[in-house]
Amino acid sequence: MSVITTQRHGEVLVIISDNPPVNALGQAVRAGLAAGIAEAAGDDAIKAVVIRCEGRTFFAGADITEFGKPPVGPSLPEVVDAIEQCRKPVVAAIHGTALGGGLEVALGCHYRIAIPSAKLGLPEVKLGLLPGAGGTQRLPRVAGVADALTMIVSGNPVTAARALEIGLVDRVADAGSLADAAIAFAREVAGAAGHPVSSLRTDRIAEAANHPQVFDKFIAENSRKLHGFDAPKACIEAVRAAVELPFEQGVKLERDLFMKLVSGTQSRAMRHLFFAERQAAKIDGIPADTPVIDIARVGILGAGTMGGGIAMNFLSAGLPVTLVEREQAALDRGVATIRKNYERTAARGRMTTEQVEQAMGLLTPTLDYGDLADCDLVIEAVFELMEIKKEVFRRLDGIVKPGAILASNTSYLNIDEMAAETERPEAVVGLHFFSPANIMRLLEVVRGASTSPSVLKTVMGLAKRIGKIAVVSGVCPGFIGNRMLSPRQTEAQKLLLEGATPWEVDAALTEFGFPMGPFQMADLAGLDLGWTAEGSTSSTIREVLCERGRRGQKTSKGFYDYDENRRGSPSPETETIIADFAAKSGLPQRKFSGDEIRERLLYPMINEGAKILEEGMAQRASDIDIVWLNGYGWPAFTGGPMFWADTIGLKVVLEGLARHARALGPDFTVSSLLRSKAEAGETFN
Ligand code: TC6
Repeated sequence: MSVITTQRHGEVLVIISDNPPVNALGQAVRAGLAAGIAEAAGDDAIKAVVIRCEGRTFFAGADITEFGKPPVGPSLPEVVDAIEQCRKPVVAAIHGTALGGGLEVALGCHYRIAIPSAKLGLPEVKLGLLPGAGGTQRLPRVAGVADALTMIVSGNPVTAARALEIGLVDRVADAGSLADAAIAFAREVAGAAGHPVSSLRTDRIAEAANHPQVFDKFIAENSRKLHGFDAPKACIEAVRAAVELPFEQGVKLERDLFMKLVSGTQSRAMRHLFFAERQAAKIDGIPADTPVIDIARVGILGAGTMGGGIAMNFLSAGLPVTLVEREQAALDRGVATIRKNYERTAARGRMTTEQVEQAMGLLTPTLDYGDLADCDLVIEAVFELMEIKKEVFRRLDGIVKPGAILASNTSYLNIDEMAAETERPEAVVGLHFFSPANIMRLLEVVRGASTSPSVLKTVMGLAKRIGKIAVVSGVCPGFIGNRMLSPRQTEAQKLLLEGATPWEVDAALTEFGFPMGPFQMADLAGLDLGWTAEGSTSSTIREVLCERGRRGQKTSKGFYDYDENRRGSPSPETETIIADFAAKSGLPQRKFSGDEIRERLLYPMINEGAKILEEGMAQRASDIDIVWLNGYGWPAFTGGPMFWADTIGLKVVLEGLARHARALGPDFTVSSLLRSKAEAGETFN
């Protein structure tokens, strides 16, 4: 059956797309749309047209799998132009998501009607692109420059209600009656004298034409977020053209910018991440008919920063939570922090007070372990010590009902040892949340030797429900993320002893695109994590900094000195401390370039990633990319560590490791997978 069909409802021709799963605008859809418009144009009995989609959504965009392949016409810009140039009014009937090329099709239509749950957006920037089918020129003309800039540069969609406010849709229809409402709308406008043509409008861009500073203001306000990315800059340039140039010239500029972006490495990397994120949800070796355990109540042990943050994920998703602590004061503190966090969100307008009370109403704080009995999943977030974890698992096993899942939030320890303490090792799994757990999107799901497929499938589904990106890891120290962080930390410390400064090391990584470097990160987290003044041997730079009261941002000094706005500057005291250590180490002191620092920090990470792959601890290289992107701020425009290694060439990484062999030390070993792939000219992804 054809992906595009047409139906006649009296004088209205309805063009229907049915191209699951998301009605992507592949070649057949584009050709079908063009044919539908030609059919309407050529038939005097037809006075108006509706374009709508079957299935779960309106067109969710161009077919991303076609990018990078030879184009087959008609192109999307041609189709959108044909719709707009149709002499008969065309109405877009929108449900689900009208995204990217999908919204551009809707902008080519003369009228737009949407149901309340619909979302409309131009997310191309998240794929390292800009809307390339006239979106940067038509959206400002329809919705105004300020909203168009925000939508195009952030890539975030707006709701139907907001779309109505800004003029992006003309009407909002009842959820169940979109098809009929769209036909009725088409009939109403069929006889009108003229129809709004997006590309011809000037009313909404007039104001910005008189105030060109809106662009400079926007750039100034967003410069930090946009650092390193090519696409947002191109988006801004294109929207500016909508204001300053005639439509045809603006579209031409948009096209040139699009072609440059689509063939560049940043967009290739970001498209890789789009598919990598979806791939990560798939678990090898789990039959499709594996049953899922119903999770109706979650128990959490430990109401500290981690436990509280984890609880918020479930409360926000409408799942009841039983929160257990050992002492009343700690429990009260934990509950108060959760409330405070919600209230802060409400104060920023991102939640209503009603929603705050709803979430809090789902929380049952208790001091009684016994209250966990009826939970379907219990996550422990207690102190990170194996003996304590084992004790907790023994106890939980005796209390929590049979069939329920027991999970650990450990970031480092062996899940199998915990599972061995229970009578239900198949129900034990690691759920490693990242701090702050209510905000960070990454979840490492640790698959123990005995974890059952059903438990794994259940927690992967649950992760999606609470808005996390879950990646499966095998059992190894530090799992995927922290295991790869470890060699980076080791090299960062060693570089200090060889003559590099913390600021040089951090700058090398922020220039690469990380939001911060290892020493800025340490200052933020607090240098005294796990440090005690008593019995301290002061054997590391970090310990001496702590002894001197330099414990990080919270004491206004750590590796850096901080001003009242938490802006850090290089500290002479830190430099002296480091110089003492460097002198004692006897290592020769020298200068390091940014490139050399990056090689020393990043190549050993790639090597560790390759070991993780060869040991089967990650299912695929792209899973590692997803972990580093969402848990550690690896810059998206490079596609993640493994994709980046593929881009620069595995041979280059291997040669770099050989060049630094002496500095990396005798304990450093090169991954055999990295070596064999490099020698064979292969890639990880
Ligand atoms: C653009 O339009 C540029 C235009 C300029 C032209 C000149 N193409 O995410 P899900 C697949 S750029 C191909 O799990 P959800 C996806 O891989 C595009 N495939 O579902 C997955 O396949 P799998 C701008 C696509 O309900 C399946 O569909 N548009 C595309 O959680 C289900 O996806 C976007 O960036 C696509 N465009 O979320 C929107 N989209 O089952 C991208 C999805 O084999 N899409 N697939 O793994 C989305 O944001 C989401 O998919 C969603 C649905 C919100 C539409």
